Amino acid sequence: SNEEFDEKIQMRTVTLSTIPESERSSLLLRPVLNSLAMIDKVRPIVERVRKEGDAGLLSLTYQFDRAQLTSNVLLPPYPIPQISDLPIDVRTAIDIAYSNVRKFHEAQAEKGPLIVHTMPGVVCSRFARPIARVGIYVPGGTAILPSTAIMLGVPAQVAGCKEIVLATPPRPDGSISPEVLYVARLTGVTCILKAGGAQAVAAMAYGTKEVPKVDKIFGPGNQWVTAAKMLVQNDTDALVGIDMPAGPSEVLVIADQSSNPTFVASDLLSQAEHGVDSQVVLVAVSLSDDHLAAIETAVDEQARALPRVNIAKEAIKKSLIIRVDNLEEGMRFSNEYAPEHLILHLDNAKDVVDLVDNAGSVFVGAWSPESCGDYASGTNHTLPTNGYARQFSGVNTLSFQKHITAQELTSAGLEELGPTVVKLAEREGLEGHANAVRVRLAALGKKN
Ligand code: HSO
Ligand code: ZN
Repeated sequence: SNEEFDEKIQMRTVTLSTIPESERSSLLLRPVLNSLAMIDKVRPIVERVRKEGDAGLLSLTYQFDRAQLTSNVLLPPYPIPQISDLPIDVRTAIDIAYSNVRKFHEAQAEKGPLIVHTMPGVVCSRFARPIARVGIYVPGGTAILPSTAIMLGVPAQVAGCKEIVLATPPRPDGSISPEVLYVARLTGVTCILKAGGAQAVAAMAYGTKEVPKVDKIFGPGNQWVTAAKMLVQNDTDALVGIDMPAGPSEVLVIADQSSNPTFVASDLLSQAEHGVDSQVVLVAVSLSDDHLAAIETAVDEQARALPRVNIAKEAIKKSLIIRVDNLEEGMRFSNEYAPEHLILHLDNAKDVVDLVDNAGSVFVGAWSPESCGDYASGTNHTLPTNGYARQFSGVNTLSFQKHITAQELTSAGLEELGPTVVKLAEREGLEGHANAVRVRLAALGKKN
């Protein structure tokens, strides 16, 4: 159907061993825009919502989403979508996804406090508490993503957050997609904010008369959303946290001669169709020329059959095939790249998981497409991109909680530990600290 592309839809191929060490780092780069420049662009929008509150938010929603609203906020009970808008089979699919994601995220919740006796009479503990008010951003844009509502709503619900604000851009008629409404009901969302972009982030960060202020903002989004999250995070007036710096979605597939070219191509394309800036990398582990050609042909053929071929094509054109001589070399590259998604199309995929040092989420073997993790297996799809998998975890139940530590000493414990504390306080020249121990030791009849 898309015969208009006479040019083959293909990735650029490089052989890793021929690339000088000094140029290798360029292979790790993603097509991201400079975040500081973006922050300057969103600043006026954020400021406007902060100063004008709901009125500013309403006019920005008209400007960016063409929706003429009388209020940006929708409170429960949310309207139950008509069967014609949300058929039973779609509900069932959402229910199964919800149940699996819930099972996996419930298992992540800590069962009770961590309690450690560090010395006789000295007990230290640590326990988790929910972050009271959270904001979850569900993108609109080229695809509506109710799956993101599941991936953020479920851990918020499981973690016990009291206020869950779900922000999503309204459609031009002012409505919210029935899928997102349905997920909002399932996950106990307490307020839907019909707004998108930097304006939605600003409203949640500072609060308005109508929009509750939140303590932490989660979720993927375009570069405007990401820049706004980074901006408000640094404002002590907002006192708000964010999940992670998010960038365009990406996948790295490692394939050897045992791989199925059709499967490999389908995984590359499921990522490429997300956006023109999606990053798709294939690491080909000592593949024969024929095998690689079969993958490339499958990419071209499958891409042409996709409704989003224009998006996939742009992403594929900017993407890379890295030929390596052995698995070690391939894993070294993958760990340096630190992909959001890592798919192992390898003979011994299960054993290779041990060699993964950096990745957001791993898909093991031929029967584990990324799509399953994107929607319904149970793992979260909000994952670190742009190489941030080196130091960030994907969103999980603990992302919606924080830890508090506590300690309790008995008098015997203080007798034991006190002299150590006094000694260290004296060395720091903090006599007040030393004194807080000394007065107690004195009360116990000890001198120090
Ligand atoms: N692959 C995306 C998540 C997603 N896929 C949502 C489909 N819908 C980023 O992890
Ligand atoms: Zn996806």
